[in-house]
Amino acid sequence: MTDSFNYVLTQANLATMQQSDVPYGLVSGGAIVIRDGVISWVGSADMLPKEHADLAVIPMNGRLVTPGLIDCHTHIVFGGDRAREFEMRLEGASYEEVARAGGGIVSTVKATREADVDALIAGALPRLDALLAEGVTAVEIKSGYGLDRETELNMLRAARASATLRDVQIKTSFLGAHAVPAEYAGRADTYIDEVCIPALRAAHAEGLVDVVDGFCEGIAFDATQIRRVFEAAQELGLPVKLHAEQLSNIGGTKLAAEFGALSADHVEYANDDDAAALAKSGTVAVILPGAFYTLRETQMPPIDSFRKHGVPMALATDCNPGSSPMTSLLLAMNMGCTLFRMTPEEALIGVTRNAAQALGLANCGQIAPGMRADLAVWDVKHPAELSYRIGFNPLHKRILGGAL
Ligand code: DI6
Ligand code: FE
Repeated sequence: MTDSFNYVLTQANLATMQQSDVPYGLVSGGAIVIRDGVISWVGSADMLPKEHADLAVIPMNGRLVTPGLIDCHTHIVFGGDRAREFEMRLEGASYEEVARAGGGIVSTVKATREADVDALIAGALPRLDALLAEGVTAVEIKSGYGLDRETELNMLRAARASATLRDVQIKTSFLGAHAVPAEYAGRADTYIDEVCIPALRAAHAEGLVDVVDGFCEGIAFDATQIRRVFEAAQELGLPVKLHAEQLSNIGGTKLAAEFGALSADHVEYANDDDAAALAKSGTVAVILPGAFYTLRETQMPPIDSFRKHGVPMALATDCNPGSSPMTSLLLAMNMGCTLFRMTPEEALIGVTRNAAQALGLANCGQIAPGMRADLAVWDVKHPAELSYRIGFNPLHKRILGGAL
């Protein structure tokens, strides 16, 4: 009988995504030894050490094997939908106008508060399944549509529950500072003190929080307010990340860098100084082309500055009901290339190695000894095909923790 956690994959083209001079860390005619769900050897099949000869061999017939994809920025847990708002925007209203008219994030808050945990899970699973169907093995999920203590916790409970209902790693982000709820209109500081920080402490006490996030923007919170949330995170020993410079530049990226954030996300309006600050703090820039596309933004993220300063770039769906109703990470890769002129190699690094860094996942995102055997097997010849095709899913198989 084949032990599903101890075997050798052979006849594979490997995009190992290890840092090297070889694009994609490619190994053709490669083999991967998996023991107890962990990668124990990787290389050209000709070089396979004899000590692994006893293992079952599973031929990949020349398919491409990559690390399992990682979607490091999603809001897949929420209630309701925003199709009507989509219509309003098509009639000419801007995203900010819709938000200021009580639509936008605040309307999803209403629907999310009306849902219980089971309803939130039931709504999220089809979105999660769509991601997994494209080879995703780890997903970040944010709160941020509750904006009251109980609903923020319920969103995170739903996110944690999803990890028990599907074969996937889930990382949660507390996003209590996503928007000011109607009952605190004009009192953002009071909301931070009375709701956001106490809810964060309660969620942390229940083991629901991996990372603390915020939305630093004119329609949400300024850098001084986010700083207070980050200080509370620091007190709890939690890492931070930030929605920064999506619609304007108000200093979020520099704040994220100052706190050694795992990532600064969106960053369309970040400038060269911001890029330098991210490089210095080792913070990943998470590029979210789905929101740029949906909002028909024209300000492009400073990709060249990120390259010049050596800022690691990740790509994610930002799946959410308003600005990015997108459940395809492959499409995000295509958009990253077509809209922002990222290379297909940058796109694949952005959903593997750099996405793992953005989530603080030290043992994922590369095919290398010691890494979890989270893999995606594709019916393609070259990794550039993953970014090149639009609306086509060439996934053959997904492997999580070595489980076939
Ligand atoms: N930026 C975004 O693009 C999403 N949240 C955020 O902080 C939008 C969320 C929404 O419109 O529901
Ligand atoms: Fe977002």
